[in-house]
Amino acid sequence: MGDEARGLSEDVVDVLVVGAGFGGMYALHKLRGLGFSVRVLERGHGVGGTWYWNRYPGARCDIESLEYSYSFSAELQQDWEWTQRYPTQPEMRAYAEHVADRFDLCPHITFGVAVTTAAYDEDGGCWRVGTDAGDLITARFLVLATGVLSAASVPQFPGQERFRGRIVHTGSWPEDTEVDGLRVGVVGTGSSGIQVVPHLAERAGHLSVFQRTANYSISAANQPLAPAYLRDVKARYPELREQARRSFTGSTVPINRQSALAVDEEERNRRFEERWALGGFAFLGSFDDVTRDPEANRLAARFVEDKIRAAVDDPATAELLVPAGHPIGSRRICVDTGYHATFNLPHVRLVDVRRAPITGLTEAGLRTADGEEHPLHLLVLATGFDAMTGSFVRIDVRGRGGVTLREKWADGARTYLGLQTAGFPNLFTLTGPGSPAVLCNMFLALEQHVDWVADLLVEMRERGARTVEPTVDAEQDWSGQVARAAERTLYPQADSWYVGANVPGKPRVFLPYAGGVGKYRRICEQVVADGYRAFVFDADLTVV
Ligand code: N01
Repeated sequence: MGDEARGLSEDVVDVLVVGAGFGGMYALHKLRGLGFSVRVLERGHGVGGTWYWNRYPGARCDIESLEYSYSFSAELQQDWEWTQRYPTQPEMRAYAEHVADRFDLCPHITFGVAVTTAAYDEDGGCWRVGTDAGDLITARFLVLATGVLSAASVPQFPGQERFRGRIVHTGSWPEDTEVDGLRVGVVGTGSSGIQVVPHLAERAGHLSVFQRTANYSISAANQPLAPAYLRDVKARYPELREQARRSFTGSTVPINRQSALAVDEEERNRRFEERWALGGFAFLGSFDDVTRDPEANRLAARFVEDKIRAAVDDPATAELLVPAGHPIGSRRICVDTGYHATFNLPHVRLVDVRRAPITGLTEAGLRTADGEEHPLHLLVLATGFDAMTGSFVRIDVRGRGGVTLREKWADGARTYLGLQTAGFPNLFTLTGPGSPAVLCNMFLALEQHVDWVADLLVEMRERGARTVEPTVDAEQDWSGQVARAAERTLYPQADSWYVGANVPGKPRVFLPYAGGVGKYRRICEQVVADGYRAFVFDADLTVV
């Protein structure tokens, strides 16, 4: 991939796509294939989005490579050779670059340019988009493929400016980050922290892990992919992909339809062990009601808690690592390789910053409320993201009447199907709030959204329609459906990024649609079958 920022050869396009991650790349390929002029603007210097930026040691996908990949091209699917069950970040990035080359995407992507503003021109019926490089682009349609876990959440600690060490965030990891032999601290024990800690422990002289909330983590059971298994999957790919699209989670691993309460303890533990050995997210599907019934959930949680106690030598450290106060799965479950056992190493220390919170940074390290100073050369912030809305509202997006998306979503993001929001015609949010996105296999979610948007744009071309947006009523109704789907689970009980609890001041609204990807897909299909029910085209507009 060339690093040069390719100059904008045109400043008027049919579709402007923001972001060259896997959503933006597919949108570019698909829409160009349908005859639309498309330009992609990408702030990074290469394709891959999340997999371009998250270069921290140990970064690895927690969904299986054979499922977490494009399904739109049978040839690509057959040709690309995944090497491991869970792909590493370099492998994901190599895949992105292969796709970009194969489908000749780069000539249509401008790299190294961040979109800063996007204003809807009501008279012109188009979007006027500005960048940090001073470009101005006019587009009829604006597709925000900016990612739902891409706007970093970076705490500011008192005294930070005095700290003489280096501070890095896992979500934009500089490749020249030195670790070997240094005193390293990690703040955050979510998926990123849990992945990076064992790798930092291998290289650091001393590692302090500052934990505020312990999370449930399932062993990945990662392994190289056996050639016979690869052949079998490739032979059955169309059938497997369709099965995943129609499933609850976007995966072919089935949920056991029994209740955890309907079997005796021996059978229950046998099932849990079986799923534990399988590794990863499949554990939550041990029984049908693990994510819905408090008692079933408690039994699953207790099983995982015992695994943690068994992995950690020091009983006090083990108890600190045992999650408390939230149902298993209600915060996004983590998938790890050797995380808990890392705390058996003599140079690794778990610091409880729930008991003694971080009070700030000093010249030499990090200070906690019990007065202790933890000397550090490198502070790693594995502190997560302003999830599902951050990357959209960080752009100054202004719809009808100059209303910003941030203002519109001040009391909680409202969308219709996670795809569009009223008052912002011809604007699409790929895997936006209100879609299942983060609760499933992101590739399937992105492909479904891009295909859906592409069909809509073709429909508009055929109708001669100029603009499209949903009605306010449809949006309210969909927000209600999203809330009700969440209420049928235990998810809303936790303070998690699913509800925006990790970002100070963010309204508490459960953001993803928890009704299952199969059901969501059927709803989207039915909306189309009903003539794009509750979407308003052109002059019919009576909303906002
Ligand atoms: O972020 P997180 P993440 N002081 O929000 C802590 C995806 N992902 O980057 O919980 C002290 O989960 C915070 O503590 P608390 C995946 O969907 C996927 O790890 O607020 N601590 C928490 O422990 C994932 O869920 C992959 O008490 C502070 C941590 O930082 C999502 O991205 C890999 C703090 C943040 O955890 C986000 O994961 C990585 C403070 N001031 C990520 N501020 C894979 O595919 C924050 N924390 C494998």
